[in-house]
Amino acid sequence: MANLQSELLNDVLAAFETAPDVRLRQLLRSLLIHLHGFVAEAHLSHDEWQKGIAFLTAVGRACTPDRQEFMLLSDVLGISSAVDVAKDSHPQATPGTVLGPYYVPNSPRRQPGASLIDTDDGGQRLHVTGTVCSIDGVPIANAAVDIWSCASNGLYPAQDPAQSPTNMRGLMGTDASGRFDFVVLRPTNYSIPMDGPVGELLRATGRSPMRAAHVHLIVSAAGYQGVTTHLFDSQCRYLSSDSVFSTRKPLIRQFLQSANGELTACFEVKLAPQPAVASAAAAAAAAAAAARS
Ligand code: MBD
Ligand code: FE
Repeated sequence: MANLQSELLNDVLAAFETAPDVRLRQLLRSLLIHLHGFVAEAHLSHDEWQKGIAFLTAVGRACTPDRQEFMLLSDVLGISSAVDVAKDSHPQATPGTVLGPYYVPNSPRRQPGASLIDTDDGGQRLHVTGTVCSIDGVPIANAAVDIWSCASNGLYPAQDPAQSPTNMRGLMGTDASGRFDFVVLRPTNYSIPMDGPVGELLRATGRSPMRAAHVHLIVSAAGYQGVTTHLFDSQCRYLSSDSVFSTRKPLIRQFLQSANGELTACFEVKLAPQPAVASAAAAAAAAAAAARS
């Protein structure tokens, strides 16, 4: 960095030293060092900076209560996955993957074995049976499993007025043996939404918009670290070129035709214990998870 640039950066960093929150101070310091470094290293022009501002403005304008274009941007840049990877979870625990732009809280409560198909589009059904256990294999009863997935046309209810808003969404608890099971439509490969500024970015860079077929799950249980993850189809051709960089080996399953003609998948979720120094906030979150299940 040239002298003037580093002087400027130092002034900016010093200006934020007044922040009373230590973590906020740390985050801003690191972010500003990288952003100023980027401007210096790239010799960013005024025109490019204006275009960047215009792009981020368009991303913000594309957001609605049902569409999170900033989340999508974070996903296609690999930032969401970087946050997943940065979180030092236990090596034996089920890895976390991106939340994505289509999670809707307050999924309808479903009984064990229930179908989450509220709008049947005639697609193939997939019966997922799973267990939630600790990293050393102890089954966890009353864990909360929150599921969402797309219809056979690759669209989530928020993208498709023909679907019931609760289609392919469900919240269920595990039984005394830590088991859960549900029926969804077989997930399909599909393109992330390309009609917004993130689509423009992918087109400008010649990138594929395809996501590997997946079912989303958030699993939480009192006393354990919850996980936001995906179940992937081993037969999907986009596993190694997922547009949001979220495929992980332990999450890929073979879908098998069972004797009764049903397509099935098994999914075991392993949770790491809550860190010993459980904060009041973590305890409250665990209590909330238990209350929901
Ligand atoms: C999705 O369905 C999704 O799960 C992610 C992470 C990004 C775009 C669309
Ligand atoms: Fe998804």
